[in-house]
Amino acid sequence: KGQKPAVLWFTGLSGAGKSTIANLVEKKLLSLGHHTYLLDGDNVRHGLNKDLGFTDADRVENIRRVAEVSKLMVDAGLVTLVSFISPFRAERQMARELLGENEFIEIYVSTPLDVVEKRDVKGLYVKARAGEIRNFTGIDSPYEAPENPELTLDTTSQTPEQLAEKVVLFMVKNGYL
Ligand code: GGZ
Repeated sequence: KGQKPAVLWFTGLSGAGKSTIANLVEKKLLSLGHHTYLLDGDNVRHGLNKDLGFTDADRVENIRRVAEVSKLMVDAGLVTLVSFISPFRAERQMARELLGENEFIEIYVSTPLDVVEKRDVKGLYVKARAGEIRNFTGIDSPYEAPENPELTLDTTSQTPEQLAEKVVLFMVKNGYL
């Protein structure tokens, strides 16, 4: 199937909806006959990056390795989906430069802190507010929102399904699919 492999780089707060949307996008790509791989905390932080925690330095190293692995996957011809908070502008810029402008699609899942905190699907924000988890993004660790993402997905006005469709449409319009 003709495709121009690239990285779909999802960034946003914990609980913003990155992985939910990325999983839906991957399903759509697979049903269109494309070859994909999804990198996320579940398959990276428990293996390759199990030596890393959530200090600034460890997050920088987490994202550096994820960027390098995503480059290998793009070289292997896969549409690669990356779903990490990736809170720092500098490391996302590093990934953009490593992959190349045309192979890096930055997708900002822009769900604001007050909304993810109210949802608190995993109960992590309550723990962070109580001081039981330190260095939690948005609470006592920074999140630097993208300034020029290729796409911004607003989960407060559209469903994950609609937003996933928006990503696929972007790829079609821009000649990736
Ligand atoms: C942020 C944390 C933290 C701290 C554990 N801060 O909702 P989740 O659970 O599944 O997503 C969060 C995930 C973030 O890992 P990333 O690898 O994406 O972060 S980064 O890109 O900044 O390296 C959350 C859980 O791990 N988690 N402690 N202190 N999120």
